[in-house]
Amino acid sequence: MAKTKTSQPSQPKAARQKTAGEPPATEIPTTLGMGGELHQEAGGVETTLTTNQGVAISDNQNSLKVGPRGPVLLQDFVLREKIMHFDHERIPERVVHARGSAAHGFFECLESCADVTAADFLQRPGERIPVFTRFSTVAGNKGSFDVARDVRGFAVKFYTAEGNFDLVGNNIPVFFIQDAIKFPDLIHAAKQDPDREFPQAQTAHDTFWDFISLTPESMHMIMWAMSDRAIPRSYRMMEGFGVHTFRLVDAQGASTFVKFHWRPRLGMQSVVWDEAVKINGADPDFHRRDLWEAIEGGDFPEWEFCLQTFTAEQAASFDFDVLDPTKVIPEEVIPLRVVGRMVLDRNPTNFFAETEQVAYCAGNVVPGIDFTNDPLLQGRLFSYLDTQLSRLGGPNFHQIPINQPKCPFHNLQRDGHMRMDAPAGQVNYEPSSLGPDIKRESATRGFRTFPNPEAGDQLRVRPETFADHYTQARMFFASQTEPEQNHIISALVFELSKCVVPRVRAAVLARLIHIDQTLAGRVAAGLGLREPIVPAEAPVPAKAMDPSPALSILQKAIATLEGRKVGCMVTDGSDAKLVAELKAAVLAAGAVFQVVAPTIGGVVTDDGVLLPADHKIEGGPSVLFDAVAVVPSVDGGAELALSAEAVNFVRDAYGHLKVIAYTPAAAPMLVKAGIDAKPDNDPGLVSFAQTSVDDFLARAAGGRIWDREPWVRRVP
Ligand code: HDE
Repeated sequence: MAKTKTSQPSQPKAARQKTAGEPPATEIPTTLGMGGELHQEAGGVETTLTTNQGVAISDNQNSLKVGPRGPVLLQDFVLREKIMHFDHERIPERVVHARGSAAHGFFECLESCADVTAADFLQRPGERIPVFTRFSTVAGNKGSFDVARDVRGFAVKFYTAEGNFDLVGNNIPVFFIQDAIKFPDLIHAAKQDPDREFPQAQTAHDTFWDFISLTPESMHMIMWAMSDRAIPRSYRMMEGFGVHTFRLVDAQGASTFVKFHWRPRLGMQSVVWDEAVKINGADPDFHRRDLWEAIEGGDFPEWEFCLQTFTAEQAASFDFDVLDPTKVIPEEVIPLRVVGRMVLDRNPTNFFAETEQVAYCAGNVVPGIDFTNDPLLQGRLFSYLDTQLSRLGGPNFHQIPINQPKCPFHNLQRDGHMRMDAPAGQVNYEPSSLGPDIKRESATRGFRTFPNPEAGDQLRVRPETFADHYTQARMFFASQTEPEQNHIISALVFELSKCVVPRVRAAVLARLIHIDQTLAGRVAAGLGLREPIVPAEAPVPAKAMDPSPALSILQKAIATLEGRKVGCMVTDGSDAKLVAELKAAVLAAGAVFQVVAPTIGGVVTDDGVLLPADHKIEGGPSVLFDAVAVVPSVDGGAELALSAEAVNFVRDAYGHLKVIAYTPAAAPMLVKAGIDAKPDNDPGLVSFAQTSVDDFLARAAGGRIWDREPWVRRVP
């Protein structure tokens, strides 16, 4: 039969001809056999498409039919295999922490910890091991937006020479619940309602707050979750915590308690809520893109790894139980010891293979690190292994490359779905006399559980020592600066205003009043509640505790522009010298400089040169930047004043308390945005007519202009 034509009219030959330098043809060939040019060997590399069985494919554009317009044949194994595989491309997303992003890097030991642990990767200063680190939100589905108000997962897989250690932590050092048996309830309450499958990626709804109002142990965590810690500016600017108390065990078998901490080199930074809402529209992948671009640009995110160690005697002296995961040990009480650093320097090459298939297990520890009886941790030891069985389809997920230890591993487990290796020989058991090279246990190298003496009745009870739910919640609130306290109150008002059942609002206030009366009163005012708050029963009321300034983002903030982004709005005729000076200074400060212009084609500056744009104004709103400069020409400034997007650019930058630099030509836009009504001494409004580029950047490095906030945002 002659070569079959498709029903498409054939294109004129000229249209299919390639010009020099063009990439290979991407058009769909209209006849069988066309596209052969795609399959030629290039430099000895086989480029022919094949089926999964290795059979070369002659046509990847058309299915096998009876005649050009006839039925498709079932015998088309090329079609069936391709569609079958596609049909199964998705695996179940994580039941929590579904939305995430990860990167490769290394952990470097900075100080020997032999005094407290035998963990091999913490022995020799200067020694590096590979890590794979995944950040995530908790409540949203895989396709949800990044800057949700939520806890962030901070999971690190250390590929140590003695096996994988997974530190599966969060960016908040406490948790909502004290016992794993409540986790399914917490997550059901937080995720979408089961009947309507919304709301997505948020806790601002009745079921979550209903559960919280009935779970007083969550009060400390609620303070954190309503703080700006839950809307980070970047994964690179978050702290991380192992949350639970773990145990370190030294070579002699002596044990020390430990809390694990990560501290970001760039310092902590968060966005403000109105900004978060707008970022999610402007760039739902804000955190994902930020991590990816920083690594691609060679600006590698880095954290210090810190141990907070304490003895059993110290633990016994605290007013709280170190096994209770709703409590912190203030840094002011037990200081952090910096023992290592983590640098993320390589993006995954394939999101699915690595980020999606990575299987963190809280139970993956190495000799020198052990668990405690924290009942939340104990439940997690079961959960992670179990969830991977259904998520990754069977018991062999440890053979997926991203999950494999980088040290040798071998045992007598065999078979199961998708087993990848093919162990040789007759002997798959031990003891055995038939397989002389069979691996055996090692009393010296093997993991030994710390022999903690355990005894007692088998009970379903919550220990008395877990009963204080308010002291640390109060301490957290008291440790915050005024703007941070205002944000906690605004967040509570926002979330509870989204609850439509009045009982839920009242029940939460009945708890908040035990944390702080003013806090509860201000939230009630923000909700427009007219009835007095009726306190819930509180068997253990809040006790006095010193504030911990280390819990405040702002008191810990460092003045730097490193890793930040400066946006510069230009028009045709903008001052080329000024833009060049600005760009050089921003780059020298370790920040990213991006040009925002009326069209993506860029602008011609006053020296007649084309300045390429990174964003069209609508696509580059100021929420994407940490500080902005607006430097139009006189004509351009007049034009921009007629563009809502341009006016919103400065209005939002002002409302989000950012440092704004401008040339006099930007005045019409500023006036339209209402910025002329500024307080005279706002240090965040910088006119290039009066001050220098360096001065602008020095102010921008200081972060937001908190003194401006009362001018732009009412708080109850
Ligand atoms: Fe998790 N958690 N969790 N969690 N968790 C999961 O494991 C679970 C908890 C954390 O990037 C799941 O592979 C229980 C605390 C992170 O892949 C699941 C309890 C902390 C990640 C699970 C907790 C975490 C998870 C879902 C209460 C901070 C993402 C998919 C006892 C210390 C890891 C998966 C990644 C993921 C169970 C509480 C951190 C179902 C039962 C507390 C960072 O196994």
